[in-house]
Amino acid sequence: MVNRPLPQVALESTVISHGLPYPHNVALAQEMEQIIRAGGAEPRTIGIIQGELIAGINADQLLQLATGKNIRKVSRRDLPIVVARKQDGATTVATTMWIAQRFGIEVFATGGIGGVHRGDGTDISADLQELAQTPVIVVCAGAKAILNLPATLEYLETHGVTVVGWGTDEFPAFYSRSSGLPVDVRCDTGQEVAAIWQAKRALHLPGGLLVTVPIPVADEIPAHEIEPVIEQAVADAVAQGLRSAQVTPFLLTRIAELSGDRSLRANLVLLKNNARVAAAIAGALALF
Ligand code: PSU
Ligand code: MN
Repeated sequence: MVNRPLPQVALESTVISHGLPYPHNVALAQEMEQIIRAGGAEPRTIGIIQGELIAGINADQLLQLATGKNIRKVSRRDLPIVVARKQDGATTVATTMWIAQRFGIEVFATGGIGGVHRGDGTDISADLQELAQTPVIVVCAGAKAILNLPATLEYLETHGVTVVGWGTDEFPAFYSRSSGLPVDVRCDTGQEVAAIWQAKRALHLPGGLLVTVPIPVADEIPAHEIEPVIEQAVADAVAQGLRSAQVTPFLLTRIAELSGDRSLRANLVLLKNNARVAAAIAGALALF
């Protein structure tokens, strides 16, 4: 019998350093790893420690990224800086994809991707360009409605990124299961996702695949309930004149402050659900 290597699933660290409060961030990171192991795959949480790119941080490194004071949020443009200066860094979806691909990892689970912002439509997350360039399957709960979701989907279409709905025909909006916007294809099994991925690779089409998974029903926050909170958070960001990499972490923190435990719980639930789906996809891919 041939010993096949375990399927692998990458995890990001910006959600740990800048997306969730301590100690929820540490517990969540550990639970996601356990869920992936239970699903028959190997978790590889990605981060940067003293300038070294790591796929599979240990417990000490997790604590450092979860509690450290000056952990830089590292998008693609920041990579050479943290490496040259031997700094610690939390990786966004963009950087996690790029590092995962360097380590030969094809599947990555996260919460929400960045996108085109509301208001300032020139603020477009590097996550979208990374999806256009880097061959990794990103499993997420769609994107937070802090973003302009129609513009985000248009951008993905322009750049040739296929968007899959996991058990749904609609693009999920993170806290809410639906956005009223269609995905390109619905898949109900890991095998279906694996087949699309293999076809894309066989065609030599560059870039990743976005698999969007609706938050489990019991923890959904209906759009009409979360929308006023988002509007308030976006207005506060504008009032403070925030720009560039500061905007998303500010909005995430502000929404958590304004909506309390319910949004935190929803966030944790969907992250764990996405870890489970990612392990299933990685397992299907390994058998393909
Ligand atoms: N959206 C969330 N939670 C997050 C992020 C986005 O609901 O933690 C993080 C991810 O790491 C994502 C990054 O890649 O924010 C996007 O930041 P920006 O918009 O600055 O590209
Ligand atoms: Mn931005």
